Amino acid sequence: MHFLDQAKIFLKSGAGGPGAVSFRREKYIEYGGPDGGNGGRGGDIVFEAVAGLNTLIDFRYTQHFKAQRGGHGMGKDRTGAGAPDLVIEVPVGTQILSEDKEEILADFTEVGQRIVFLEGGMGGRGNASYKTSTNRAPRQHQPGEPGQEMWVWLRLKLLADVGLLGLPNAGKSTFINQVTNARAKVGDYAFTTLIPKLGVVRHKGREFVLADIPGLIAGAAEGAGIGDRFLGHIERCRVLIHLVDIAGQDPAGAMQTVRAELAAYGEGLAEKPQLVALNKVDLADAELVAGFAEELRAAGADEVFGVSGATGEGIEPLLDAVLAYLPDRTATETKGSEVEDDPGAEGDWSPLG
Ligand SMILES: Nc1nc2c(ncn2[C@@H]2O[C@H](COP(=O)(O)OP(=O)(O)OP(=O)(O)O)[C@@H](O)[C@H]2O)c(=O)[nH]1
Ligand SMILES: [Mg+2]
Repeated sequence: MHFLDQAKIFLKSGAGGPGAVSFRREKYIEYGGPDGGNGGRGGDIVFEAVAGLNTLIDFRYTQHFKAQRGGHGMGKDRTGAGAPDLVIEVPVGTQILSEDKEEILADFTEVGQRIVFLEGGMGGRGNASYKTSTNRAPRQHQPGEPGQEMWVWLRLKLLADVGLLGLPNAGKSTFINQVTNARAKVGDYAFTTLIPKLGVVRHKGREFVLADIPGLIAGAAEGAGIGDRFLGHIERCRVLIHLVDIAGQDPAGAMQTVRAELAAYGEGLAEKPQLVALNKVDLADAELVAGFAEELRAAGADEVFGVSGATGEGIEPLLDAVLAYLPDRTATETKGSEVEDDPGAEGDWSPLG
């Protein structure tokens, strides 16, 4: 299963400016000669991979990128101004594919990687450059070279920075719906969520990808419930949010059940930083919350956050704590650059499960 984010965009580099036809005309100077300058260069289309971007969502709103054309050449041998490059910022992990998606044209794997994708056209020659001993008053000049244009696909393979854990019904999907643009299905029965879902959290000027996964039950590692294969989706997370239902039977026991399944799964999941959140605090009074939090700490939780995915209560301090585990500006790490079959409809940008 892959989470893909994709966008189709149009690119056009700037045309070169035309060369000028001009003759020097000054008082007392006869036969001044040609002085038409060359046109300026058109702007390049440049891509740069930057930190701090996690999605291609911005390309849903801006789909056309055209660099400016070069300036006209002018008299007095003045060359036209070169147009600035148009720099398009993309998240690390983005690939540029041909319009038919058959070919990978560029692959951005690290922050700062920069490529000139379409060069701007050269400026045309002005008439001054045609002057020869036999042709002292040339009128030849060139138009600027045209820019290059093409449609391409941008494709980004998303990886979650943060994973949500918990028993079925702990409120994971409600939580991701509260803090991201995801619309995960919520239900008061176990295993409402069958496939992982991603959402992007924007908190205090930062951005990260959160994954909602199916609930874990005792024996998941041996296949109970729907098993634990989906844990692969959170293997590369930097931190996990473990939601414990305050209205559940035995919150501390629930936490230990989930932790035991992580340990059974292996792959370092049990050793990942884990923020324990006592969820659905809207259903309990402060005293009850404090009592359960104490139990969770006694059972091994470092710090316990009281939250409600339904009302949003207590979520801010939890997200603050998450940020502390993320690199200064989170960039989606992407490894591997194979092209997968397109699982979604054309133009569908949303993370697909
Ligand atoms: N009162 C209250 N109810 C909540 C809260 N969060 C979730 N619920 C309810 O708890 C039930 C389960 O919520 P889900 O978000 O589907 O839980 P889940 O952890 O995603 O469950 P699975 O996908 O089955 O693993 C639903 O009936 C929710 O309405 C909360 O903060 N407060
Ligand atoms: Mg769910």
